[in-house]
Amino acid sequence: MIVAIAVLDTSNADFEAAFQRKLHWSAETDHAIEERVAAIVADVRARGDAAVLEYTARFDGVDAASVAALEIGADELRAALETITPAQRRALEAAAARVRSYHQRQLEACGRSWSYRDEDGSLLGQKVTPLDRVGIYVPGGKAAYPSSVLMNAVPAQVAGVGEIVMVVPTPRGEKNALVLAAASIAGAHRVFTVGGAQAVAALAYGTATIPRVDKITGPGNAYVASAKRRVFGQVGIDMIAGPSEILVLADGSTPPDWVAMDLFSQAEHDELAQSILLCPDAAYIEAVRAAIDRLLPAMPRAAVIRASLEGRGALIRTRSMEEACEISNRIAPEHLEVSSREPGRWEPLLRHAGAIFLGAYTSESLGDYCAGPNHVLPTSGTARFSSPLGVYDFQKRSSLIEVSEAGAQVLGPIAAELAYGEGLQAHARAAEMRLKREGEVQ
Ligand code: HSO
Ligand code: ZN
Repeated sequence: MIVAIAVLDTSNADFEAAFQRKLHWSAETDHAIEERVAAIVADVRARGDAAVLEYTARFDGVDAASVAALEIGADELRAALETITPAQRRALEAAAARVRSYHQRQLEACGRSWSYRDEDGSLLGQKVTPLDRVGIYVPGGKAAYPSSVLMNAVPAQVAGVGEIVMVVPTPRGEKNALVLAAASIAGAHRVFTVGGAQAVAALAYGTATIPRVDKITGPGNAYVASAKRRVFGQVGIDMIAGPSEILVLADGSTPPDWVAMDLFSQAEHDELAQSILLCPDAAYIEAVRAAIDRLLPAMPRAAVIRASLEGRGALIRTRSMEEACEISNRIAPEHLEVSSREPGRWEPLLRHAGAIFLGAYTSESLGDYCAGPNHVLPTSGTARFSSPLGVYDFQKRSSLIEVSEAGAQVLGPIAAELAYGEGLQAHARAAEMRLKREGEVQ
């Protein structure tokens, strides 16, 4: 059972064309989905709870008497902790503690208000305020990830968000105990078993029962992504995530089986996930290819992994590690493993990646669950301009300005000059009235 993963070589004349084909992925907007979502969002906005109830019955097969009946109370959330195994509970708690302590440091490092006084005694600064209320979307269908509950709710909680409202679909009413337990551990305040575009619309506009939030975060299917795009502006959103990606940059010193399994670990998420190996050593690439063939048959999700590797995967031989770093920067992957004896040598050359995993022992899966940093990361090359989900996504900033009397004398003439230049008399006069000489003549 040979896996037909592409093997490319940067010294081949046709490399660039083959590489571009691999990279090309666009979240093609499916107009049928866009239209259906537009109708659902408008309907929930207009009819509130009644519309939410109807769509939940239609799409999830859950007939409830009211949206209130779809809320999971604090007692039921706590009870979920008792229904999972003690080992599962310990693992969730250990992961939550590490994710919390990482994000606590993030808060200290870049989430605090700051200000200074200039030479005229004026105060200038920035005031950081947590969001009042956020909505966390948790998928409940094909992929229900308790780890994603932690990765969304914990930074919100660390930021000091007033109220965390979680929504999660429960197709046919089947609740996922691990997801509920994670919500309890992570400190979600309210949980509604509602999903899809109807949940996003309810959070964005509010209904009689589901409170309106200020920002919606969390992954979801094409309907959820489309609904998030549609309500953006009414509320904030985190990002629109594409399929997962892993790029392994290897110098040939890591056991090939480890690298093969790391490539599988992203491929098993989705047929459209992308796993790429970059390495200057042809013999090592062959060893990883052989490991893929040998290890795949035993994987329960072999079909998904194969489809992903054959469709979007690639093993790329480069001329050097330096060239591998350049190609990695062009891809700007979500996850980048530097599987090398000298990760510190290559890290300074790496500019674009959602998360960088250094050294042979740092498998991406440790980061997915419990190392501490967030696993909600920019995909599809968006690491060129965006960052992991973090405490800062649950805060906002206000500028602070307190001009002293002396400061007003210095700033007034500058402002007035520019205001006259813009033809804005009132602006100019507001600045001039505060000038001492002008104040005296009045
Ligand atoms: N690698 C995924 C996150 C995840 N993995 C959840 C396992 N569970 C996207 O970054
Ligand atoms: Zn993963």
